[in-house]
Amino acid sequence: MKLIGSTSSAYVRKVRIVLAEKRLEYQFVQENPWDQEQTPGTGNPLGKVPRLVMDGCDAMFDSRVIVEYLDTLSPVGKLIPGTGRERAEVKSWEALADGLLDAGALARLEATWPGRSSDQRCQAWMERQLGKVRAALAVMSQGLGDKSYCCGVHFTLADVCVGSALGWLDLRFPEIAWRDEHPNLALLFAKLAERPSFASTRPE
Ligand code: GSF
Repeated sequence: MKLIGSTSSAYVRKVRIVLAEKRLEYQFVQENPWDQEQTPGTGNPLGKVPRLVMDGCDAMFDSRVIVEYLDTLSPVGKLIPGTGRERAEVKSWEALADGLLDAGALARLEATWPGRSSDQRCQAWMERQLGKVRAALAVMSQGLGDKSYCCGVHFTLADVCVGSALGWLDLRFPEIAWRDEHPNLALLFAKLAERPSFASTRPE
């Protein structure tokens, strides 16, 4: 298996953490999706990473599809419950963490995408997206409460997604003081950072 992606992408990191937790072998092929030299959409018409490439198959995307597939490959470290409310709960955390990233990425692109001149950048749009980031953090903190992990006593995909999203905020929006506002998220993040799967995939 080959995973195509960049070390700074939190969606890619989510997949790398799952691969490490499941002890699955793979080759990591680095690609910057913003690099104009790359053929847009090779293996993904949307031109995004991550993509998972396997012999004889079309590339698989996006991160949610990939991690769900990977979790079926081995019983080691099951990360997504098979059915019912427990499954919906884990997938809801994933939607929340990915939604935080989607909003954060839109805010960042508005501020930095080189295709826009400074007078084309819209402060109100950035604020709108950053409001979603702050709201998602508040709901994460409330959902976590004083539990050990997002869904209770067991480490699941929910923790992978939340940890990956918080790590990306540190990289791209260090001015967002989420640790001060949500100390329970800070505790969870510190605990997750000790796992080899997180330590070996810190964003660059
Ligand atoms: C999001 C992937 C994504 O936006 C997923 O895989 O879960 N829902 C998808 N990837 C970004 C890289 S990053 O911001 O993490 C990407 O490839 N963007 C390139 C583009 O042209 O939008």
